Amino acid sequence: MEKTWRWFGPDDPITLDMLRQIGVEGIVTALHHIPNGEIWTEEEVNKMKDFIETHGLRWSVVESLPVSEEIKYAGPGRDELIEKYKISLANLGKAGVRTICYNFMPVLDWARTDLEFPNPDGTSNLYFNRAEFAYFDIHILKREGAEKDYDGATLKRMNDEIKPKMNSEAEKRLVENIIVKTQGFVNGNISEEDLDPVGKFRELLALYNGIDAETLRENMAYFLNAIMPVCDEYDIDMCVHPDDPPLQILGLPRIVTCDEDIRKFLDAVPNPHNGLTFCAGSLSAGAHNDVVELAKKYADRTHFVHARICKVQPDGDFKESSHLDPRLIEIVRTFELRRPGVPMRVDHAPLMLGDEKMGYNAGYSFHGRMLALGEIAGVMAAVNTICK
Ligand code: DNO
Repeated sequence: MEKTWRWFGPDDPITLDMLRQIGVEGIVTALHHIPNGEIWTEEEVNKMKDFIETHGLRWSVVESLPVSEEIKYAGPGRDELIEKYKISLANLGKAGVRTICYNFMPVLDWARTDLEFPNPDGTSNLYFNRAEFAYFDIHILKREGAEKDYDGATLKRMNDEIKPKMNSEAEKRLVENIIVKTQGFVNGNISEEDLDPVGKFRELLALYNGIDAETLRENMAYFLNAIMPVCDEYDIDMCVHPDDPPLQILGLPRIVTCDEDIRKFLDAVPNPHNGLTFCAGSLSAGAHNDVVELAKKYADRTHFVHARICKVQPDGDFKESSHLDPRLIEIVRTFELRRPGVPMRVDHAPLMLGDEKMGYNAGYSFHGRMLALGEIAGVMAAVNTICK
């Protein structure tokens, strides 16, 4: 696999020169300064590409060319937005940037309740506490009918363990973790400047009233069918990111959560350019998924790999596991043997050795990711020496 790294552009405190020193071969980035839904012009695309290349690297993957909410819920502006998306894709294709990661998750890109959950060794990790999430949903968001979406044990834990600890400070932190800090840098729906993030979030959720999984699936197929001719012309691989976590949350439809979902969207648009970002971390956050089996099953339709993995606890909480988790070793082996050049990046590595003071985007530490990349690179080298 090609060793890539998610880099957030020239303002990222982690520079391209630093990345070359740690064995990174390709860059995963986006034109973060262009608002969601606007065209990525040839000029802007080439500027980024040249910047990366003058540092001896290549722009391997776009993560993400965001799909506007209006395309997802099929609002009146969707065709116009799809036309703009096609122009951006063509401009990327002309520049030779041909792997595009996106997601089709309504409103919320990914969700964690704790961004600095302490580990016994002094590092910290991202964490999803199901009972805290229920508290956010029921008591902060006050979503109608939310209670019925949680099992009795989770509700009991919420009442017994979470409620007594809550105060306005703790509630504020939960809001920041779930809908501000994890979202601001990835989908632009909500940013740190928003004064009423919960109010804005409620408005966004309301856009999906009456939209079930089948409708969302139709909207995804509509979008993919519309852009496939551009992908064919420029040999562009689209790779959808699985839903993170791969569960129904906040009453929203979620359609890339399991084997059956993946099969459905691949079959709906059977063009090989319609593929998957195999995010082992997102898929493994659902106890229903056998992530090693999924890797074997969908390796041929995978155009991009996210190497990280989660451990689900019996109560449904989950936490990022080590990059040397045996399941991840098996997944790396699968892709290294079957998809040798496919771009791969690590993420959601621990905060360690001063990372916590640097203000990095949640999940994107420097030392933690460097260690994780070193571990994955070691596994790749072993596979190449022993298994080939
Ligand atoms: C989280 C990321 C996601 C991913 C998008 C792709 O850390 O893996 O935010 O970039 O879902 O569109």
